[in-house]
Parts: sequence; structure tokens; C-alpha cells
Amino acid sequence: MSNTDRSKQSIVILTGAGISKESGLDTFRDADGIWSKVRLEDVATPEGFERNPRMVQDFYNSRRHQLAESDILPNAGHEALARLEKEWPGDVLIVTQNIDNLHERAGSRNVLHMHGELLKVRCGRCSNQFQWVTDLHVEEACPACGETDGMRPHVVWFGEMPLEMDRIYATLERCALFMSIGTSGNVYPAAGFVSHVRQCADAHTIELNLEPSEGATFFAQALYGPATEVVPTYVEKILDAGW
Ligand code: BV8
Repeated sequence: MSNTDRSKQSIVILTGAGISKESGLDTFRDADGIWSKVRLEDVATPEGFERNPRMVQDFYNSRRHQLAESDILPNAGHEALARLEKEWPGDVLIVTQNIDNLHERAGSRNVLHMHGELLKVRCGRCSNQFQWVTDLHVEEACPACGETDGMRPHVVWFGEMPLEMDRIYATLERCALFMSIGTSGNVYPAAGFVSHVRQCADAHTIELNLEPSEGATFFAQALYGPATEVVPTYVEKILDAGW
């Protein structure tokens, strides 16, 4: 495949919690995952926040603390995707369900956080967003409007609209390669992206995961194993010989 051809071939990569597992961040639905320790209805829904804002703030504060710990670093999977963005002549977009910042810290620049970002908060009153690396307290006053009952994590909860969906669908519809990495395929609309690509794009589809996801049968190809192994291997292959 010539470089000219490649420059016309865009790649969309969906990532989930599995790509950050070997960096030390828990997944959600593995046996020891986050949802085995806390109910998603209590901490990842607007109703849960309404019922007990302190519990929800504590849930995200502890994850923000963990992400800031020095031993939570990008792994070879994140680094391979940063290399792909650098060396592939066409567009490469990472659409991540993750709210950590490991893709950016690995060097990826074109990253879309469809479920929000742990290190950002927003005011439910004035909608301003703020970088935030410390605890967010229930009665925190908004730095912009001063209201003290609106500050929340800038995170998409169940029942809320994921971010930048129009942009995501537009990139899916014109991509030449769709990669899904480290996601169980349980949460929509992300879990439906592979079907959307198959319906609307002339694209190759591949799943790179520890084990078959709920959507495994929708992919033309699959590579199973830890992300730190299968992602660098696949990136090397497509840079060398395409897909
Ligand atoms: C929406 C917050 C409308 C951030 C998350 C009733 C009412 C309302 C909505 C619904 C409803 N019923 C269903 C829905 C839709 C709902 C949904 O899908 N529910 C599910 C449970 C059935 N979705 C929503 O509500 C979404 N909004 O639908 O709005 C709409 C519809 C269409 C178009 C526009 C709008 C909002 C969903 C977002 C919810 N927020 N989290 C946070 O706290 O982090 S979801 C949560 O799950 C995280 O974001 C997470 O990223 C996401 C997906 O999980 P995964 O990343 O896949 O993680 P998981 O643990 O499941 O899997 C990890 C995988 O990695 C496994 O396969 C494992 O094998 C693998 N793995 C493990 N180790 C490794 C590995 N792979 C490689 N290497 C390893 N080492």
C-alpha cells in the first residue's frame, strides 16, 4: 500500500478499561472490577448523584487520587497507539470510553473522551469546565458563577448523552480501519460502533482484547491477549504491511 493510499486511509480506535488494566487501573466488569465493589446505580447515574452526592464525589475523588499516583503510567498498549498516530500518514482518532489520561501521557494527541475525563469537573449551573486534580467537595463553589450546588465530575453517567457523538459517527462512517481495544462491548452506544462501521463504511474491523467481547462476532478479525502484547504487535504489522 503506497504512502499516498495510506494518507487517504483513516483509522478509528475505540478503547475501554482493558487497555489501562496493565497500568494498574481496574476494569469495570472483570471479577475484581469496579462494579464488583460498588453499585453503578449509586455512583454512575444522575439519580445516584441526586440521592447521595457525597458518595459519588468520594468515588471519583478516590479514582482521581489513584490516577495521580506516581506508579500509574501509560503502558506499551497506549504507547503503540501513540506511535501509530505519529507514523500512520492518514488520520488516527482514539475514541476512548476511559476517563483516565494515559493515552495523552503516552503521546497521543487526537483523543476523544466520549465518557468524559476524571481530571475535569464542570458546573451544572453555568456549564463551565475546569481542570481538577484534587478532591471535589459537595459544597464546592463554582470558580466561574460562584454557585455552590452544581459542581460535578465531568463524566458521562448512565442515562446521559455521551460526548461528541456526531463527530464520532462521522469519523466511523469514513474510516478504513476500526480497532476496538480492551472493552467488553456491554455499554452503548460505544458497543454499537462496530455495527455502524459495518453498515456505513468500507472498513476492516478488528477486536484486540483479553477475551472475546459481547460483540466479538461483529468483527472481521480478532487478536486475543493482554493489550501490552497484542496492540504493539498489531501496530507493527499494519505500519509494515497494512491490514
Ligand atoms: C446513553 C462513567 C443515550 C465514567 C460509564 C436505561 C436507561 C438509560 C440508558 C440505558 C438503559 N439501558 C441501557 C442503556 C444504555 C446504557 C448502557 O449501555 N447500559 C448498559 C449497562 C446496558 N448507556 C448509557 O446510558 C449511555 N448513554 O445511552 O445515552 C444515547 C444513545 C445513543 C446515542 C446517544 C445517546 C452512557 C454510557 C456511559 C456510562 N458511563 N462510566 C466512569 O465512571 O468511568 S460506563 C463504564 O463502562 C465506563 O465508561 C467504561 O469505559 C464503560 C465500558 O466498560 P469497558 O471499558 O468495556 O470495561 P469492562 O470492564 O466492561 O471491560 C473491560 C474489557 O477489557 C474486558 O473485555 C476484559 O476482558 C478486557 N481486559 C481486561 N484486562 C485486559 C483486557 N484487555 C486487554 N488487555 C488486558 N490486560
